[in-house]
Parts: sequence; structure tokens; C-alpha cells
Amino acid sequence: MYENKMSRFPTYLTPEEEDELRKIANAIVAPGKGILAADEPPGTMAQRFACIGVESTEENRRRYREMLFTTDAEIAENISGVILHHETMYQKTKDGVPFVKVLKDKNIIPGIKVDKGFAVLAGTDDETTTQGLDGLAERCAQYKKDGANFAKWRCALKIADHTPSHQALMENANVLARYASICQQNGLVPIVEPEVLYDGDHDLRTAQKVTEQVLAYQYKALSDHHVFLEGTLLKPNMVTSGQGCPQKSMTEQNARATVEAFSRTIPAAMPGVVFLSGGQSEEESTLNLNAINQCPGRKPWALSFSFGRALQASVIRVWKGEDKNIIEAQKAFLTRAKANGLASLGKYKGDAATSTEKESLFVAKNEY
Ligand code: 5MM
Repeated sequence: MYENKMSRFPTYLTPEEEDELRKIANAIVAPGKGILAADEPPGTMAQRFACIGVESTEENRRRYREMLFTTDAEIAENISGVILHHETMYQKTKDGVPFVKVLKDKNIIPGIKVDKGFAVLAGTDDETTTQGLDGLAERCAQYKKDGANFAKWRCALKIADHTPSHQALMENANVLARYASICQQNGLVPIVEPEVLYDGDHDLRTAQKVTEQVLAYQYKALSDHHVFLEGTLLKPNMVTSGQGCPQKSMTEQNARATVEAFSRTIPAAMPGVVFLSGGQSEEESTLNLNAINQCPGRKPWALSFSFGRALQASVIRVWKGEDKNIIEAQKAFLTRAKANGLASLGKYKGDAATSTEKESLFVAKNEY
């Protein structure tokens, strides 16, 4: 711990530690690049594999991830980082090369999901917090030694008549700030993910107000915990009308609401936003990201992607669990990565999609 004893506010990171975090965060959101979120736990993978009739065994998950990570090195033009689940972090290719090495050799930064899932907040309308602070410092130190340079922790907030409650807003903002502080002390850039779920019949304006509220609580908590903002990334939802809203908001409206909400709440010191896709179709996610980058207004942060479903849905369908489909599945991955890389620059022309890439990927509550 670096301590300037003369100050009322001792810095907890040395200037060198700050530099390292800043460098990692900036590399992740370098122009045209974003993140592949491949940190689905085994249970979630069972859902993802269900549509192709493949069982979620450890070996099938390993084969699937090997297919993703051995995609041609060209993928690194648009993918700067991959979020791994603990299991994947220590898996190897069939030839015995650790996945972490496969990624690093391509100049892709390995990241790690460090949260331990949701727990219901008693006395609320089924709202949740996210667990995993116990032993987190030790786990982060080990992951750093083993090659990870960033981490992810997801909290989820839902929009209903009486939610998000003050209790859920406070608790989730605080736990994300504690996590962020612990990550930074161990050399990992924390991706702060306070997701406002897509579930509900709320309109765009409601989604915008709630997103502003969530982000305002979040940045107050990060400040209270002295988190070094330049060494963090934010993984929020895009602002859209709810999945069940009869009046579906249009791409340009989503973009304006998102940029407006962010400009009101996210400090300029934070280097980059990496959006989740949240159940939107692959193409919808890309078009919204593109429109957000084209939207006029002050945008001092990079605006890129950290998609799970929106980068993998078509890839899984092409792969079907069979080795003979690996090359075609990798091509599908390259196509979506390129489209999202262009969208992160506001240069996507809308020409990458087939009809299946326009299908909704919504999963109710996304609590798996
Ligand atoms: C890829 O899935 C991630 C982990 O899943 P669990 O929620 O089951 O732990 C998930 O956190 C993901 O990183 C984000 O939700 C973004 O993924 P989407 O599919 O919304 O882009």
C-alpha cells in the first residue's frame, strides 16, 4: 500500500500502479476494439447450448471456447479483451496450450468474472445484490499472477412499479465500488457492470431516468471508495424501452437517450463504456451501438462493446457442437466482431446481418 502520510486522503495506489491500470483500460477501449464476454457459468452455457442440442459438459464448454479463441489472429483487430469464467481461465486447447496463452499470443487481454452471482435483498420486490467479496483480494491476486489484467462483476437492477428501490440502488452501487477498489489494489482493471434489465413494459423515458439514477448512485459510491476512475471501465445497458413495451423505441431515440443519460452522470475521467447487449438481437445491438457513436452531443469516453449473446448467438448456431463447422463458426465470429468494431467508431453500414442475427436474444430476468 502506497501511503502519503501528509495527506488527509492517502492515495492507495502508487503512480506506477495507476499507470498500469490506465494503460490496461485504454488498451481495452482502443479505437475499433471491444470485449467478448465469454464468462457464462456452466448453467448459463446449458441454456446457450440447448438450442443446438449440445450438453453443457466441461469438455463441450472447453471445445466451444477453443473454437472461439483460436479464431484467426485478425480477430484482434476488433477484440481487445475476453472475459473468462474461472473454469475457462485454467482450460487448455486439445494440444495443451493454456487458453490464457492463446489469447495473449494474439494480443488479446484475458479478463475474469469474479462475482459469485445474485442474492435476493429481503424486504424488496425480489430485487438482488451480487455476492463474492469474501476472499476477493486473494482471488484477484491469484488471477493477476495467472495472467488476467481485468475483472468483471455484474449487478442487476429491475424496473417495476416500485423498483429500483433506494436499498437496491445503494447496495449494488456500494458492492460494485468495494469490488472495484479491491481489484485495483491487485492490479486488475475493474469493469463495473450495473445492468438495468431490459425486462418490463416501461417506456424509453422511464429507462433513461432509471439509468441516470443507477449511474448517479454508482459514481457517488466509486468516489466514496476512492476508486481511481481512469483505471476502470463501465459496462452498462443501452437505454431502450422495455422488452414488453407496446411502443418500441427506435434506434436514434435509444442513442439520444443513452448519450443524454451518460453525459449527465458519467465523469469524463472514466475512459470507456463497454455496453452489454442485454437480450437485444445481434444486429439491433450493433445498430444501437453505431447510432450511439453517431449521436451528436458530448461524449468524452470511448463507447464500445462487451457483448455476450450479441457476439455469440450466430456463432453457436453455426458451430452446432461439431468440429467440421469450426471454420464457418469462426467466420461468423469475425463477422460480428468486425461489425461491432465499426459500430464502436460509428461507421457500421448495417450490412453484416442475416435474418437470424435479427432475432431477439431476450431471456426473462437474465438470472439464469
Ligand atoms: C456472458 O454472460 C455473462 C455472465 O453470465 P451470468 O449472468 O450467467 O453470470 C454476463 O454477465 C454478461 O457478461 C453480460 O450480461 C453481458 O452479456 P450480454 O449477453 O447481455 O451481452
